Amino acid sequence: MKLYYFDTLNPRKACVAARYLKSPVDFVHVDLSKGENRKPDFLAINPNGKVPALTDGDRSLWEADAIMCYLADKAGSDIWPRDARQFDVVRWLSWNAQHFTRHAGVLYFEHVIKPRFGLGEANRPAIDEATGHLRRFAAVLNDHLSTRDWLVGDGLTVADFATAVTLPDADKAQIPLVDFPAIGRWHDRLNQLEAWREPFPVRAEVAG
Ligand SMILES: N[C@@H](CCC(=O)N[C@@H](CS)C(=O)NCC(=O)O)C(=O)O
Repeated sequence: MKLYYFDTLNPRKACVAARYLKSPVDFVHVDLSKGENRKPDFLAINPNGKVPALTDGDRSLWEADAIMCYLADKAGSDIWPRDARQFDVVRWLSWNAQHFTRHAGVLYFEHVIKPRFGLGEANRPAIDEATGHLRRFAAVLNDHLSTRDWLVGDGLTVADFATAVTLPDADKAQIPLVDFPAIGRWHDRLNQLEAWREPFPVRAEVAG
C-alpha cells in the first residue's frame, strides 16, 4: 500500500492510524507547496487533488476518515469496531466533520496554514465566527468526555484520532480549550501514544 501525505491536518489522521496499526504502507510525500497534488499522476489517484490518499494494488481510496477505517479493518483492529459501537464511531466522525473540526479547522487555517504558506493576513471575522461555533461544540465534547476516557465505549477508536486532530496545534491555532478541561485530559491520553506524537515519517532531505 502507498499512503500519500503532507504534514498537515487531514493527512495527519491517516498517518497516525497507519503508524498506530503498524500498517504495511510506503509513505509518499506530496508537497502541496510545490503543487504536486495537482499533477496528473496524483489526480488519477485522487481527482480532488487532496491528501491523504491511499492505494492498495489497483484500489485507491481518499478521505482521511475512510482511510483510517480501511487500514484498521485490514489490520483487524478494534479501533474500527465491528459491533454496535461502529454506529457511534460514525456518529462522532460525522459530528466532527460537520461541527468540531469544521470550526477548529478554520482557526488552524487562519493561524497556522496562512502564515506557514504566506497566504496573507488572518481573516478576523472568520476567526470570530469560528471561535463562537467552536465553543458551542467544544462544550458538547467536554461534557461527553467528562465521564469517560475515549469517545466510544471504553477504548480508543478512529473517532478519537479524527476528532482530536487539531489539538496538537491548539495553541498555535488559538483554539480556546481553557474552559474545557476534559478535552485537555483526553488529549493528554492521546499524547501517550507514540503514533500520535510522531505521525509523520522523518524525511531524509528534511532530517539532513
Ligand atoms: N475531506 C478531505 C480533506 C483533505 C484536505 O483538505 N487536504 C488538504 C491538506 S490538509 C489538501 O490536500 N489541500 C490541498 C488542496 O486543497 O489543494 C479528507 O478528510 O481527507
